[in-house]
Parts: sequence; structure tokens; C-alpha cells
Amino acid sequence: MKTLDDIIVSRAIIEKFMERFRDNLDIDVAICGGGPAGMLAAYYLAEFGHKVALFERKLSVGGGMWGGGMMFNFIVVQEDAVPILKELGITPEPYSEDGYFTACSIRTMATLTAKATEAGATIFNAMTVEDVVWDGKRVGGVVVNWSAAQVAGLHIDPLTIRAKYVVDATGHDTDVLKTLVRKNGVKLSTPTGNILGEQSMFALSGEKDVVRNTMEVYPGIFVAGMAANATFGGHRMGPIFGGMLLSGKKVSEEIHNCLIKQKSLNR
Ligand code: 48H
Repeated sequence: MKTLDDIIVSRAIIEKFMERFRDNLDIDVAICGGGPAGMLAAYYLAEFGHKVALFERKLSVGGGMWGGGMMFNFIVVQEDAVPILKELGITPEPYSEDGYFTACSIRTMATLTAKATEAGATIFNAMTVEDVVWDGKRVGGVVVNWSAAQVAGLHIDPLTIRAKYVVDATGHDTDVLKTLVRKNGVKLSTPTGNILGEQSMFALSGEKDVVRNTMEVYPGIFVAGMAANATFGGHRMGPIFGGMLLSGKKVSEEIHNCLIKQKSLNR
């Protein structure tokens, strides 16, 4: 290269980003949060051929996976979730105790990120989902803004993404569902109609709960990962990640079935 024009560099970045953003204004699935559950949902939904975008408020996706357990950067997975990791190209190592496997948290998340984007999922990082689109009956998209604008406390209006389905995979906070309930007083499909809040550590129960609690909790919005347990009052489980992976897979399958049904009705 003989010359290097700074303006061409800027133009290339601006054009590519705008193209991508414009292309994702009307999508099949908007995933809120790029932890393991959200990333796995993005991977499978893209593999199914749906148009999926994931919005992550931090600069990097990965959520709580990078830190393993107390920053010891390994995760433990149980036997049920091993096939998922193998499908991604990660072979977890059997631990000396039967049924327990370990994997490097950095390699797992980096691989998952590569696989999800290769499959066709689009990731928007440094963007916060600050609200949902709601017509009084159903959630129909997300309202996004730059996380930096929120951190700076700037009064900047957001932009809107239309989506056939929304997944709250925001982890312990259940951030998006909380906003839906707080602003609109809607009744969820929980025993009280409200967000129940997670219970204390009990890994065995928490891991079962997280898969069972992964579902459409109000028309148009699903919960997955730790957000599912926080919604339905399931237990936390510490740094065992099989449940998060299985939850991400389950939500993708449920939404895939809904989208297939919708598409055949529209034919
Ligand atoms: C955009 C947002 C917003 C928002 C938050 O916490 P996560 O890793 O979530 P999961 O459910 O995939 O995995 C949970 C796991 O990491 C964990 O915490 C476990 C197993 N805990 C057990 C225990 O006992 O403690 O990721 C959620 C992601 C994060 O990256 C957030 O930054 C992001 O969601 N996020 N993104 N808009 N409003 N709120």
C-alpha cells in the first residue's frame, strides 16, 4: 500500500456499521444480553436460518462466563451439556469425579462468539436495551441506546428495532422484563404474575430450574439463562454453566417453532 488515507478508514467503518445497523431494524429475534445463554440462543437461531441480532450493553460479550468461578477462569459443565460444547468444537475435560467436566472459560466464550457470528447472528456491543416496544398486548421489539450515553447520563432519545420475538437473557438483573413490568403493569405467566426473584445457592435445583423456567413469559418475550430463574424464583447455581447452555438451546428451539408456525400461517 503506497498511501494510507485516514478519511477512507473512517468512511469504511461508518459505511459498514450503518449498513449493518440499517439491515437489522426489522428482525426475527432480538436477544438482550450476550452472556452464555444469549450467545447460544443467537448461535442456534442463526443456524436455523432466522434473522437474529444480539444487543450487549458492555464492550465485550460473554457476561459472567469470562470470570469462571471467582475469576479462576475455568467453568464446570455437567454431562448433559457436553454435546453442546462438542458441537461448538470444544472438548471439555472429564474431571476426576464422575459426570463433571471442565473447560477454559476464555476459550469457550471466544469459540461461542466466533460460531454465533459465523452462523450469521449479528452482535451489537456497547448498546443497552433500555425498553421494549409494547402495543398493549404483545412485545414487538426493543428500544436501544448507546451504553455510553446512559453512563454519562445524557438525555438522548433511543432508536427502535422491530422483532417478532425478544429474549431477555440479561442474567441476574432481568433488566428488560423488569422494565416491561414496571412501566406497563403487565401480568407475566409466573404464579404471581410478577418477577419472583432468584433464590440462594442450590446448584442441583438451580440447574434443573433454569431449563424448566426458559419460556415465553408474556406474549412476544422469552426469558433464558439466569434471567429465567430470576423471573420464576429458581435457585442460583454458581459457576456451573451447563444449564445456561441448555437454556440457550431450549429458547432457540421454542422460538424456532413459533417462527415456523407464523411463517406457515402467513403463506
Ligand atoms: C443489553 C444487557 C442489559 C441490557 C444486562 O449474566 P450473564 O452471563 O447471563 P446468562 O444468564 O447468560 O449467564 C449467567 C451466568 O453468567 C451467571 O451469572 C451464573 C451462572 N451465575 C450463577 C450464580 O450463582 O451467580 O450475561 C448477561 C449479559 C451481560 O453481558 C450484561 O452486560 C448484559 O446481559 N445486559 N445487555 N441491554 N439492558 N442488561
